[in-house]
Amino acid sequence: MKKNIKLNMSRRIRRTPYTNKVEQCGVSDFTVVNHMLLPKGYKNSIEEDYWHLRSHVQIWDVSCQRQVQVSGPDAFKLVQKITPRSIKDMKIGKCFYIPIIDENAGMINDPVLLKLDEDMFWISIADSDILLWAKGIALGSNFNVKIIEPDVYPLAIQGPKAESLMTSIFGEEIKKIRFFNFKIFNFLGTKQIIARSGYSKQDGFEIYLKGFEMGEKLWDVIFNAGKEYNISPGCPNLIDRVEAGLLSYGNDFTKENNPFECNLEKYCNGNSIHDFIGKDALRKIHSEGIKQKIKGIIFDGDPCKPTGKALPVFVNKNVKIGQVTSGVYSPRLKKNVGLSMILKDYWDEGQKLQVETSDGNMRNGIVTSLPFSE
Ligand code: THG
Repeated sequence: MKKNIKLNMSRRIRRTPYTNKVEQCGVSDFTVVNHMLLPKGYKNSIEEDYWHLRSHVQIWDVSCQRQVQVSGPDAFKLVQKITPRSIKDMKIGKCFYIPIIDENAGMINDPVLLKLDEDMFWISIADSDILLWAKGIALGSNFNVKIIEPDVYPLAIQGPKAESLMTSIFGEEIKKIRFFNFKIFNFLGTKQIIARSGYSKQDGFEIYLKGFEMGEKLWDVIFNAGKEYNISPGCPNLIDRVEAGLLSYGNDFTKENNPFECNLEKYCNGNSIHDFIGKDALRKIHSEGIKQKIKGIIFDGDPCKPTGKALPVFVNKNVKIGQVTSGVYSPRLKKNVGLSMILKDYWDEGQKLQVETSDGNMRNGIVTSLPFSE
């Protein structure tokens, strides 16, 4: 791998309301998600960040979790049409993790859905252009809806001290927000949505800041109040994410995969009376059974460095049975851990295998369940 190759910045790669602050905090790398910057690291190693995240509190610029706002008389109909998860009983103030699939039951996103009102939803997307998909479906189905990307920029506050920090700013009401629910809070005279959620295994909140121009104020208020709680700038942590078995669209699965392969069957109500795109395909896959599935893998050897490439997985050193799509050394489990799509004949727990790491070595490993044990 060549070193120090830079990504050329341009206006297509959108900055966030927090990017100036993130730069002042000494960000070292960015990636791009939904055409927007996502910080990938600061001064500390990913291991140091991992231990800090598990002990204290971090502030993450996750503005790239763009919202697709669907409103109007047919908002419910449209949202229900694009996901196999029934939203019939979804209450205002709830968040639902939903698969979005195409006509072949291929995964095209795995967002968090928020119900703001009976006729208003936010789809908080992973890395694919759901705004266009939703607009196309609305046009094709003649739905009476308005679909926009609102002026909203999520900021995540994650870690065991997140609740104390957030309470010190927004008051005791924060403690009443249950996991995957949200409430509305006042911030400098504006109304803001705060959910108990986030892309980590630790407790935490996501502030869906409305109003780009308020970004730096919000960052400063949290950062200053956070000093008492040993706050640090951070970002979704690969070690924590892999241990938690949280999937990353485009990395661990794509539209070539169906929700069952991604362990998302609990979010599919295939037998529900509701109609959705991909229902026939999904039923067919369900009756025929799947051929592969995302499993955990634990493997030996030196700490595995995160690379942009998938690592092939073999049995008997020559039969390929899958590939590790997110792999990293867990300093807590003292083993390399990974997420890997594995063929059916080999996906049982305890299956012995070999992982070929980027140094060309074959490391011994086994299949495990997800999430990785405590
Ligand atoms: N928060 C918000 N939007 C997001 C993400 C987020 N959009 C992109 C991406 N992350 C979507 N992917 C996920 C994956 C997992 C979870 C959330 C978003 C998650 N899952 C829990 C779990 O699997 O344990 C709980 C799911 C549930 O119980 O419903 O948190 O992080 N706003």
